Amino acid sequence: MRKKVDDRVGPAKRSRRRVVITYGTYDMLHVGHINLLRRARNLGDYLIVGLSTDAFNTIKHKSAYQPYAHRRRLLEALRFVDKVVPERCWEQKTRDIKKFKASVLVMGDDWKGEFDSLKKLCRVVYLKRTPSISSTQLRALT
Ligand code: C2G
Repeated sequence: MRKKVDDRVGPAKRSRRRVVITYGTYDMLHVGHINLLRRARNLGDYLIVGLSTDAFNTIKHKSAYQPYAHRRRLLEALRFVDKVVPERCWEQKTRDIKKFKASVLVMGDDWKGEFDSLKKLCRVVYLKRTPSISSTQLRALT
């Protein structure tokens, strides 16, 4: 696994990048998240994570234990995450895929089928979810 990609590469190299994008709350980062992110990164050579903001979590009817700033710092510390952007609404995926020229959208298979409409823009891959671990379980231990 190569080191984190240097964002300052020139336009030629940037245009050859195979950008993978994924989205989530990533609360209390755990091995299920790591498995998903590592496999997603291996589908390309540049991984962008759309990280749900605290406000968007409210829309998702989901409350994170950790605030956005902490969840972001944890993701940015992972060498196979190249960029983190705020996820503010469901609809932004289309914009992001075009903006970042993503060739693959990856989500865990608990979302299977939910984003098939985006197959007109890029590959959509649903990866097997890691069993028996979730942020909800971890929160119950705090
Ligand atoms: N995941 C996994 N295995 C687990 C837990 C989570 O593979 N044991 C995956 C999920 O399928 C998702 C990603 O890790 O692809 C992030 O999970 P969450 O933080 O729970 O994200 P979610 O609330 O599903 O938000 O627009 C999409 C949403 O923002 C997804």
